[in-house]
Amino acid sequence: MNPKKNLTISLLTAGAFVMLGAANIALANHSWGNYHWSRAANPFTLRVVDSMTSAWDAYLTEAKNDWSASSVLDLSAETGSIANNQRRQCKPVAGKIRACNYAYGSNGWLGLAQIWVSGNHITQGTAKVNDTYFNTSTYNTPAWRRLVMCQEIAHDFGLDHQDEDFSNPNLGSCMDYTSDPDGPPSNEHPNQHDYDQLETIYAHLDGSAQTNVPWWQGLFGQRPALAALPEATLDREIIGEWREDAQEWRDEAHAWGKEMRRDARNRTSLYVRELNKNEKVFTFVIWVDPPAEAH
Ligand SMILES: [Ca+2]
Ligand SMILES: [Ca+2]
Ligand SMILES: [Zn+2]
Ligand SMILES: [Zn+2]
Repeated sequence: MNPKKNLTISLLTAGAFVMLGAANIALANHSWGNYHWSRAANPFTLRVVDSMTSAWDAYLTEAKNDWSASSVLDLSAETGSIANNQRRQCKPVAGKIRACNYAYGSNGWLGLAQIWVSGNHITQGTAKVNDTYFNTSTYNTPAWRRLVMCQEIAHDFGLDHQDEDFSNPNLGSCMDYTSDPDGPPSNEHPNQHDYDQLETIYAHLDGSAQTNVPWWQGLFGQRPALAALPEATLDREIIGEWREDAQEWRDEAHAWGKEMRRDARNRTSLYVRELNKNEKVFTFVIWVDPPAEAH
C-alpha cells in the first residue's frame, strides 16, 4: 500500500461521519452534482459512438432504447471504429458519448464511465466494459451485460448509482449494484426513479447549443493539451493506455484523481480529477464482486 493510500484512509477515518453523510445525500438524490448536457429544448438527442464488437451490439441497442424512453432525452447510435487500439484507448469524442468494449485486463473493474465537465455541463463521455471479466462464466450472461451497459451509458448523461451495496435486495434499476442482476426484481433496466431523476436533472433549459464545447476543444481537438496536466500518469489514463501490469493499474487508479465515495465493500466508486478551475473528469467504477484476487 502506498503512502497516499494510507493518508487517504487516515483522512477518511477522521472524517468518517462527514463522508458518510455526504455519501447518503448523494445517493438519496441520485443526481450527485447537477452535471448535465447543455441543450436548448427537451427531448434532446445524444449521439453514442458505437465502438463495440458484435458481442455487445444487442446490449448497447437495448440500453439505448431503454434510456430513450425518457421524456427528456433520446440516444442515437453512430458507427465508431472497432479496431483493437481504438477500443482500448476509447478516446472521448467532443459532444458525444463513446461506448467501448475491450479486454482491459484483470484490473478489478467490470465497467467504467468517465465524463468531462465544463462548469455544470458535460462535454463528452465514455462508457467502457471489461471483456476480461465478461468473457468469464460468471459475467458472460445477458443479465450482467445488460446491467453494466445500462449503467455505464447512464453515467454519461449525469445519472448516479441508486445504491452501491452488492448484497441487499435489488431496487429494480440498473443503477443499483447487485450480485444478482436478474433478481427478481431485475436490475437489468432503468426504473421509474431513474426516469424521474432524469426529468429533474434536465428540468431547466440552457440557452443555446446542445453541447457547450469549451474553447480549447476547437483549438486542440479533443481536450486540453495533456502537457498542461500535472502528472505524466494522467496522460496515460485519459488516453486510456497502460501496460498490462500491476504498477500500471495503480497508476491508472491514481490518475482518476481524488476519491469521492466508496461502495459498500469500501472500494472507491467515484473519482474526480480537476483539470483546471472549471474543467473536471469524473470516473465511475463498478468493481467485480466479490473482489478479484490482488495482483
Ligand atoms: Ca425519449
Ligand atoms: Ca444493491
Ligand atoms: Zn444547463
Ligand atoms: Zn456505475
